[in-house]
Amino acid sequence: MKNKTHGTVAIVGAPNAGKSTLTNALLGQKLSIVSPKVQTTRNSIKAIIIEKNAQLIIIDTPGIFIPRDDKILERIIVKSAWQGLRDADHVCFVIDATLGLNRENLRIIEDLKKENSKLTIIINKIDLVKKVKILEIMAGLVEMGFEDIFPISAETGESVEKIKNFLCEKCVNLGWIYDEEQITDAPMRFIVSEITREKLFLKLNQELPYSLTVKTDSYEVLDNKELKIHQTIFVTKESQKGIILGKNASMIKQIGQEARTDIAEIAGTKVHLFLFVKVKENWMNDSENYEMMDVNKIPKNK
Ligand SMILES: Nc1nc2c(ncn2[C@@H]2O[C@H](COP(=O)(O)OP(=O)(O)OP(=O)(O)O)[C@@H](O)[C@H]2O)c(=O)[nH]1
Ligand SMILES: [Mg+2]
Repeated sequence: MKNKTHGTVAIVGAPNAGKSTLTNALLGQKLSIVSPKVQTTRNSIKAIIIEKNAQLIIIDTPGIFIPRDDKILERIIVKSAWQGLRDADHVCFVIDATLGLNRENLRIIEDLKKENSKLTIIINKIDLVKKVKILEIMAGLVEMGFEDIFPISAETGESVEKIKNFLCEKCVNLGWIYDEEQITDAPMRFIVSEITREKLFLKLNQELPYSLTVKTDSYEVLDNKELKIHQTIFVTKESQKGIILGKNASMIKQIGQEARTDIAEIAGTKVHLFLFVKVKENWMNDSENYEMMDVNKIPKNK
């Protein structure tokens, strides 16, 4: 029997590259939220995976982009991404194959090289492009000196096992640092807020998903083991509240139902979910909403 080992791997890349989808695929279950919109992930989240003797700690990070100076939320999102990769033993950079080595990806590669000498490159969404396009991206990467390049589809699962085995080989620190059954270190209160936020991202259009946040006010395990959860959705304007409630509260009901189903699946028990919508014009500037980060220490560019 080989010794138990562990290692931390950050999954980084441009917004929408499929980092959270890949994290869930590696874990083999839904943990991190996913949507077709950019900037879905706002905080890094850890997925803990056990593969034979290795404990692989995957950090799913928010997408890296250039935040606008006056947008505190954008600065926080990008800061969380950079922090995620600094905390890791190894970094995987995810490229959306439909975009390839565009300007944004080249810029991120340059920035990553300054932080990290050895990157593993993952070309994702290969189910959406022709083989020749994949070969072209690979050739460009080889020319830039990269050796470990994995074309995959996080959606269909193609080659996900291959990358998992490769990353397990990178787990060289002795021992395990989490319990065997633990899949994340994030508190359930955070995970259930994220699930509701995902449903809002999937249902709402344009800027609205970026104007809201979800806070779990109470998370209670009842005597019969069922969960009773109260959450507040904060928006910045009265008109947004109306959209989220919908006609005869139809929208919020749907969002609540979908979130409840997902929470029940993760928690393995029946869930009673109560959603409220509140207007709080400046929630984005309220440090209380960024439980995991120190807002005052956010530099302007990273
Ligand atoms: N066809 C296809 N779609 C994918 C694949 N991987 C991810 N997607 C889709 O791409 C979109 C973005 O996926 P996410 O996992 O949320 O991307 P992300 O990189 O975490 O995005 P941010 O958190 O916003 O930075 C979603 O609609 C996914 O379903 C893939 O391999 N193939
Ligand atoms: Mg994400």
